[in-house]
Amino acid sequence: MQKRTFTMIKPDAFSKGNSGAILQQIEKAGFRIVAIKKTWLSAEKAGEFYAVHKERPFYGELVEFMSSGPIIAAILEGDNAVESFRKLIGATDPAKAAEGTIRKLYAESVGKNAVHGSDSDENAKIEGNFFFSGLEQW
Ligand code: FUP
Repeated sequence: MQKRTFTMIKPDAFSKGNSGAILQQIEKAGFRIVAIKKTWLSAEKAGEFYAVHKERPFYGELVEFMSSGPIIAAILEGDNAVESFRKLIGATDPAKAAEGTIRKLYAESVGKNAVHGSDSDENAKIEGNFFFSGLEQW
């Protein structure tokens, strides 16, 4: 188990002005922000990030949405980071997300689901390195 995970505040949450509240909830849950930036993905970059979903029917829509506006990308540190952060954000579908989770509070739908959280230690490292360079310690 590694200490770090990777997150994005997606265009839906960013455009509604929910970034501050979401970051506050993340910090209150005990995560430390290791690296953070606001950026805006091109369709090409969003497609690259979600390349594992290329064959899925929702891929085109996902790429379009993720490149539709600014996002915040961040690397977080905390105990058992990947698993405990997934718990904090809740299920992919906000209708199925537990009470009090970030997606329950801020997500609109399965696609526009407010935040991303890496699903494995390996992917956290790949995703973190996609946005930030020079972070040797994972
Ligand atoms: P998660 O790991 O919870 O972000 O969810 P997945 O890896 O299953 O899906 C990755 C992204 O694809 C989700 F953030 C939203 C999007 N998605 C859809 O748009 N439609 C779907 O039916 C499933 C996922």
